[in-house]
Amino acid sequence: MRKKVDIVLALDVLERDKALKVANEVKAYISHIKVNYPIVLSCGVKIIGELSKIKPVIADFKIADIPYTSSLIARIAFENGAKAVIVHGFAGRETVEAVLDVAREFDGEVYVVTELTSSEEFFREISDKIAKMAVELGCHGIIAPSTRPERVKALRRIVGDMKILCPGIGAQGGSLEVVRYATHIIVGRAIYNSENPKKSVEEICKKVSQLD
Ligand code: NUP
Repeated sequence: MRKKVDIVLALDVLERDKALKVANEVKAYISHIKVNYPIVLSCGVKIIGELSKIKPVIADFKIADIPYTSSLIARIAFENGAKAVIVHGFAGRETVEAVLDVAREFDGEVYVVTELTSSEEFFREISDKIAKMAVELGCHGIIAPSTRPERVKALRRIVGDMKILCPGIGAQGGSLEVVRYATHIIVGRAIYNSENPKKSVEEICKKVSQLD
């Protein structure tokens, strides 16, 4: 059983001021800030650099394009200060390799989505294969669903010591039990939509410590 899990703040807010305010309020409790399309499309890519001054940033662009285009997306993320990018495993080995090549230039990390928290319909048949590919290629972590803890347990057996980042805690009803298999939990709305983000993240930390 894991003794410690890190919390990644998923900052899917649209206003720069709110983003910086929430991130500063909870920075003592989180290991990373995760940005996604909503904040980058509304605030601009420079928000990655601004947030990086608070905590290392994971760019969750779920890159899923041809290798060349994927490498351009990854390069923009790293050039703007991201420490890690998230790529969709279903895009295939060539795409993941192209993103890894860029990440190496920046000493950055690559996390591979195995299956989405919201649906296992199409992922059921491929997520184990994606996890094996992530190991073979030397990726740094996988994204696995806290909404299906039994899948996180199974994926942990495939990926060995690799990082596992689990979204879905809070608003999506995922289970905190995944801290037994995960290195990181990713939490968004349960923190940034709270009237008291600091208190909400403290409560999550408390619940996690009670599980150990
Ligand atoms: O399978 C995934 N599920 C998921 O929610 C993969 C993800 N990357 N995410 C992201 O995690 C999602 O895009 C959002 O940025 C965050 C979860 O936010 P919330 O549901 O805690 O608000």
